[in-house]
Amino acid sequence: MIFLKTLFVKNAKLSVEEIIRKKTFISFFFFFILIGVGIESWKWLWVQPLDHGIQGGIQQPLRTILNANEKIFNKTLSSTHLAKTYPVTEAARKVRVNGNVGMGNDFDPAKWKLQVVKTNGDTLFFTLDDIKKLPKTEIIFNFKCIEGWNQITWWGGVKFADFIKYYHLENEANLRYVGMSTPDEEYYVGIDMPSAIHPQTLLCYEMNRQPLPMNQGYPLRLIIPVKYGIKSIKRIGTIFFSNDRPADYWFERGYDYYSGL
Ligand SMILES: Nc1nc2c(c(=O)[nH]1)N[C@H]1C(S)=C(S)[C@@H](COP(=O)(O)O)O[C@H]1N2
Ligand SMILES: [Mo]
Repeated sequence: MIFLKTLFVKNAKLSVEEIIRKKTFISFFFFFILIGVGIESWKWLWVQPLDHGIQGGIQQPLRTILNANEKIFNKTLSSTHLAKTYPVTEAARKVRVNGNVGMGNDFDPAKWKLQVVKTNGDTLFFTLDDIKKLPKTEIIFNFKCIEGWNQITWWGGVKFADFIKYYHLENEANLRYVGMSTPDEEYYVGIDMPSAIHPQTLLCYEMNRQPLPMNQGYPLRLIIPVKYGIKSIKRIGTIFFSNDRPADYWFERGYDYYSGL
């Protein structure tokens, strides 16, 4: 008690030991208050409503911050610049496989057709040959996964923009987004149209000049170098167009909707 009284006495009137004790006390006092504020803030954040009804959504305040980031970066990055490309000699021979959502074994590639839903509700069906007969484009770029790894890889396919032009989907491409999902609809992405029709965005059917391996998305996957890997959906089943943001698997689990680079 005698010690606590010194808290209210001017330093000039105290001994050196008393001043040190006083300062130590004050430091610890604020230290514990700050820890308390930190813990309480976390607790508060934790009980905030999630931004999606699903397990794994993120708290609304965090989503608000992410949305603000998107507003800044979506406008400045991704849809206009070209991703850096590399010589063939730098392309990985052993390409990493990552992510198998929507890649179940119950898939029959022989029965596969790409479904494209038009804005008037009609559905078009494309075989792999329908796609392969368009001009082939290749790209060797640094594929970046949001988990922190990256790899220079070599892909071949048809520019999404060429596909749009050749099959007269211009009306569809006037909408703001394209949605793509696996045949079982387990994995799905939404892409802003400027990034979808970007000259490096491919409906991809080859890797290292070979048909796409099954676990890399055979028969058809997206390769979109201006985005993180989460957007390069493997095993595309359906494509549709919309002015509203299509559902996106990793967005629903807390990642940035645009995920631009
Ligand atoms: N259908 C499907 N596509 C997917 C995924 C997935 O889980 N399922 N994972 C994504 C992620 S996170 C990455 S990094 C890339 C990995 O592509 P790769 O397996 O060819 O390396 O695929 C993307 N496309
Ligand atoms: Mo990824």
